[in-house]
Amino acid sequence: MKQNMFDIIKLGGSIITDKQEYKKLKTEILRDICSVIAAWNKNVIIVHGAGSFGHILAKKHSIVSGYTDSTQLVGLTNIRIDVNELSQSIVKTLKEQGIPAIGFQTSALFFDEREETNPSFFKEPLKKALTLGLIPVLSGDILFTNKKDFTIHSGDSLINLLVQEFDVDRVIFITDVDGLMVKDSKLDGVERLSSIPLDKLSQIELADYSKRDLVDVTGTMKGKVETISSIGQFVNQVIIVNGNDSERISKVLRKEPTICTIVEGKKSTKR
Ligand code: IP8
Repeated sequence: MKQNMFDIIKLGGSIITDKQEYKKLKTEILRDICSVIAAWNKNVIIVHGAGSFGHILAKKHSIVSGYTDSTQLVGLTNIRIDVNELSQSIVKTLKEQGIPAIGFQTSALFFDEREETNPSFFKEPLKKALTLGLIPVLSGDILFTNKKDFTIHSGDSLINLLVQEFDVDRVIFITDVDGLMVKDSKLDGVERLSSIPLDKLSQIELADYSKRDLVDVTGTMKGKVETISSIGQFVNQVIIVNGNDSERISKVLRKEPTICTIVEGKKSTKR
């Protein structure tokens, strides 16, 4: 069984959970998304965000700053339990739709030794699962590190590492927004970018996302655009699509035109 180029799908925390309410899964939306992925029936890696299963407690226990005192440890273990619970719900929903999904614990595959370069990555289990035709499911997670002892790696930064190790065609971010919204100076409003080359991404003026960025310990929309800039170096396309409309996801997966934002990556120009 040979593993060809494949896509990575990110299930954003805000589309699969209600970010304001502790451990609130959006069951129906998750089921709709999984059924569209099942109908598409292609090899893929699925990465999901933590949403309200991770960010609320991560903020409370200042996990992102690393180890400061022992009271954080109970927070850390609770977050691991909660994010595992979310992962298992996703794996089960995928399986109910006929997808041979298999969960991997991100923090068991990565160790952040120096915190200035990429963490070391034990990739063989993932590679083997892919060659067998399994669909790996990973999440943003708390990684152990040498300097800070632990830190949070978001699903987005995990994808940034995966695209450097695997031959990835597209990264598809399933979010709760229609795409990248930018300020429209002429109309004094906002508009969606339908497509943009990677090297123009640093020039965009993002719309105001400050309200939605509040509950997220791993970053803002601005940070997401920076991560996309890096991911785009290694893939053909990075796509942002709204997961509230499963028709749009279906079209994106089938490479048909729909409402979304497509960032044309660097891999496409190297063909
Ligand atoms: O939701 C964060 O991952 P993200 C992971 O992809 C934790 O940013 C544990 C909060």
